[in-house]
Amino acid sequence: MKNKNKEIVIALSKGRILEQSLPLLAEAGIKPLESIKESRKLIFPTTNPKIKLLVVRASDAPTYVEYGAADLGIAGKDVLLEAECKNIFELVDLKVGKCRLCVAKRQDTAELDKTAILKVASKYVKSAAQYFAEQGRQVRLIKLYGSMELAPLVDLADCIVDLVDTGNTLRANGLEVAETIREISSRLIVNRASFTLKREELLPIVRAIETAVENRKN
Ligand code: PRT
Ligand code: MG
Repeated sequence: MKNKNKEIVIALSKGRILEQSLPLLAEAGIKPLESIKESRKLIFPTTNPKIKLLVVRASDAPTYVEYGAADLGIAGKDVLLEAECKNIFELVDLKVGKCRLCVAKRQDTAELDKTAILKVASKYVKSAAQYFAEQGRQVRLIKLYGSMELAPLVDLADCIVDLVDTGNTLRANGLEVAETIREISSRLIVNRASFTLKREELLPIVRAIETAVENRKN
């Protein structure tokens, strides 16, 4: 007999993506029963008794979905590109958490020499490697986990690959965008097996979220 009461777990990226995705989920009829921002809990029941929310680190969101600990997830495209997941489908571009993945350099140095072997510092080593390889440019990649803006200032690197929104962070550190690699936004992702086994339960949720995104365009 078919189980009509399958629970659906959604992994949400905390931080700026959470702030922008909660209103979207609310428009889709999914509201946590208590304020996520004011709580230290990590699991939240919602107004829909079948739906539970997990609040995880932005870079961990794909992992919960990849292993099926969450059926659905919301993650930045930047994180998805680095994660190399095999069991995830990307379903909807949520058009939140928007920014650009860029190459940035010091304002007080010449244009980047496209024939030189550049030292590139980044948290996004996969995306960076792919970008420079596609252009036939040789680089030395230096993996950092944060505050990448510092690297060109202390000659750790010639440039960095990082996310840019307003450009204020770069400016505050005497840096500027040299090249734009791609646009980034948050995506609704699903676990491959869940999408088959819980299709009936998931489709209305996915459609409601999709509709919430579309309604925003107007
Ligand atoms: O917890 P963990 O360290 O894994 O993640 P985090 O603390 O970096 O999380 P958080 O809250 O920053 O969210 C990260 C996710 O938000 C990313 O994976 C992106 O998908 C999305 N996002 C959207 C951004 C930005 N915009 C953004 N501007 N993530 C980071 N930034 C940073 C950027 O790295 C730089 O330091 O903001 C700074 C640039 O912003 P501007 O406005 O000064 O240009
Ligand atoms: Mg952080």
